Amino acid sequence: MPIHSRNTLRRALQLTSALVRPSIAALCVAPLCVAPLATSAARAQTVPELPTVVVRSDAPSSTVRGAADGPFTPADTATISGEEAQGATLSTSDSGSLISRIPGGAAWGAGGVSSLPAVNGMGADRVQVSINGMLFGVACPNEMNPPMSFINPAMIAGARVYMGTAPVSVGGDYTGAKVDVSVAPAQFTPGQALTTHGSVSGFYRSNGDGYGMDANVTVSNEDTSVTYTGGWARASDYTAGDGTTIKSTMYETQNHALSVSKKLQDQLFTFQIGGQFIPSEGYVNQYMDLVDNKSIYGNARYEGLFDWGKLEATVFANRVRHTMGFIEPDKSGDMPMDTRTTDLGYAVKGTFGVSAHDIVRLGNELYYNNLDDWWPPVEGSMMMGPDTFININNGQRLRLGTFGEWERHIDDKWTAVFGLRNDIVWMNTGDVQGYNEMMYGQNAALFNAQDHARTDFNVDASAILRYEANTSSLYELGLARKTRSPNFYERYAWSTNAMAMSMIGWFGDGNGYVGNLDLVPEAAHTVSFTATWHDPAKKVWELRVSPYYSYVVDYIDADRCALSTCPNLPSNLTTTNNFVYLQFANHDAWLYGVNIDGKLALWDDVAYGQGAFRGSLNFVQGQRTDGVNLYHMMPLNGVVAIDHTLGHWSSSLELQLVSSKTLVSQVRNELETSAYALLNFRTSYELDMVKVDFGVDNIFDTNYDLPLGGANLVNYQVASMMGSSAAWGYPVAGMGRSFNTRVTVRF
Ligand SMILES: [Cu+2]
Repeated sequence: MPIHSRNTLRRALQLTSALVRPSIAALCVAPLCVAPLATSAARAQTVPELPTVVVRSDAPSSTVRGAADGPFTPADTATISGEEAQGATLSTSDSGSLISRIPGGAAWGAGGVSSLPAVNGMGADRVQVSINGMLFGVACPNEMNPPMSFINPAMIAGARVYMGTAPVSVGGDYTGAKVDVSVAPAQFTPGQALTTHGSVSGFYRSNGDGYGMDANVTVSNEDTSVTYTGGWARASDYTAGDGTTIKSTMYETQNHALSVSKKLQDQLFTFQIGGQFIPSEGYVNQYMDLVDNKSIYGNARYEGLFDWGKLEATVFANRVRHTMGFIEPDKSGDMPMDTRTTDLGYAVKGTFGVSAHDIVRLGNELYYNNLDDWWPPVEGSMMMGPDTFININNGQRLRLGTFGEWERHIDDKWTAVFGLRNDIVWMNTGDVQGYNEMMYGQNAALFNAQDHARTDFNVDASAILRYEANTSSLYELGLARKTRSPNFYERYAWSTNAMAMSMIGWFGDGNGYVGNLDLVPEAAHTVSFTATWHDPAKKVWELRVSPYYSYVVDYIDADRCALSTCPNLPSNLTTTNNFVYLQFANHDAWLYGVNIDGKLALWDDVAYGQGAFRGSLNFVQGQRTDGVNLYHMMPLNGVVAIDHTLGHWSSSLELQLVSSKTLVSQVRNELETSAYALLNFRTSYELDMVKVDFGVDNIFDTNYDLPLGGANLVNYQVASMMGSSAAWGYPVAGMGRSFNTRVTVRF
């Protein structure tokens, strides 16, 4: 019989300062358990762990803590632990790409540190990312600065990815998945004396000559914790397996966060400030590059235990300033484009233990996003002058979300969670203008003559039924409706000028886009089923199968632009082998798929150490009801790996298999890609306070194209009126072999 009285809550909160992981895991059997903090001390324990993402089916990650953490974790939830994120830094500085390591996860290629996460076929804005409870609005017409670009992988203390039927308390205004990332959580240490611990590491990757460093330091005692975490990374253009240098893939980035936490009996207060600076980041699948991105943010969080339950509150503010241009020598010319965004918000959640069987959660959140997007005139240019092009003028998006959720522990086998949620989204924007009256005046006048204010009244619901048959099997059924309102560009991008349209779009497909004031929110109706089987101790084997089906009413996709002012009419409507011009449009669509993952201990021997098999298989398909395939569906893919630990050594050999992509979006002239297999190896040796990592990615230097990499707009050019322009038909090749090393010193 579950116990979730004040005592359990109190113990759970007190355990936020615990250092020993097993007792934490044990506590999380209770329904009101609080996912505890990762501590460096816990990290430093040389517990032999698989070096890559291991998904725990029914227990919350032991390393996640964020204000938005819900105590009920559906069986299909994926976690990325701090160790796993740290480990990934050997190969990548792109936090968004970590999502491709979870079941059903993938990443849309963008800049070197700006991949857009996708889960179960839903990508970009359909996956909502919160970092310590903060949300980041769309801040660029190419989404060059997605939320996860504001942190380096090594800053991630833990992340939890909730799938499409997650409880409504997880969040609103997304249809695909919700990623909750925790950065610099409180780490208390016993006693009043202050202790200092942390780590510094540096890395080098041969392909693209990438290097950088990460640092984190915590000063703490039993009730105070001050943590700095941050890092810096840079790389040149990488080389594909056939020796081709993939242009416009260089980057440089630095991210920082400083967190102060104070515990007062049953109350926990945390204040955090942070910021980012990207001086340059190339985009091979966009016409523009990022030439300056600065952000600063602050958030405050509160958690308190009371007789009635638990209260959590967050308030946050972000400011992002972003500039695009061309990075020589791969792209040249002059065309500045600027954006400025402000995010403000709060979230309040109460968790009430109303009986021995029932938990009720009530919450309210407000999120405000403001966007200005303007393109200064280019001196001497007839097309791009004499005025400033105003793309989005004081765009405003305000969302008020409210939910109620009931979790009932029917008996020791059955658990049910029901929730209902409302999000009201108010959007508006001011009048616009083009570079000049002659080329842009007609479009601007038409847009300005219309009312831009839109209000969406969105209703979400979720129902989850869990059956824990015994200590080694669990079955869970999830049903949900999740709604997402359009973003600024989907609604308000207004120009049908060919050049202006080509500047809009985060799809990396080389096509041009224009907004649609008539768009309505998309609503995904998802059913999912998850079965997990494992040995009672979860030490020997684990298998999870998770099929799902979504019917999305008014899925926000695109149609060929047929407005009388659209470019290249009438051929734009029928072209199958060139870039095209599109307008955002609602269409009903379905997606379905299955994710399978598992592991199996192979040997455990004094002389040969421990060996384990790990594998996963992901399948997804998506199509509109009019027969058009959805864009960027990851083809069938999987991983088989052997992980080995022996004393201070841990190693892993991993084979990544991806089949060909032949179901492609006809309206976008999406490119097909071929099947490929990559073999990766990594090993690490840890002794006292020093850890050395070494790995080889893509051992056979295989040449392959990224299925979700979009179009290579830089390497391949054709002669055109403008001198030269991107040739259609070339996907973006993935990285060839890379030798990677990393040295970490703990203190
Ligand atoms: Cu941009």
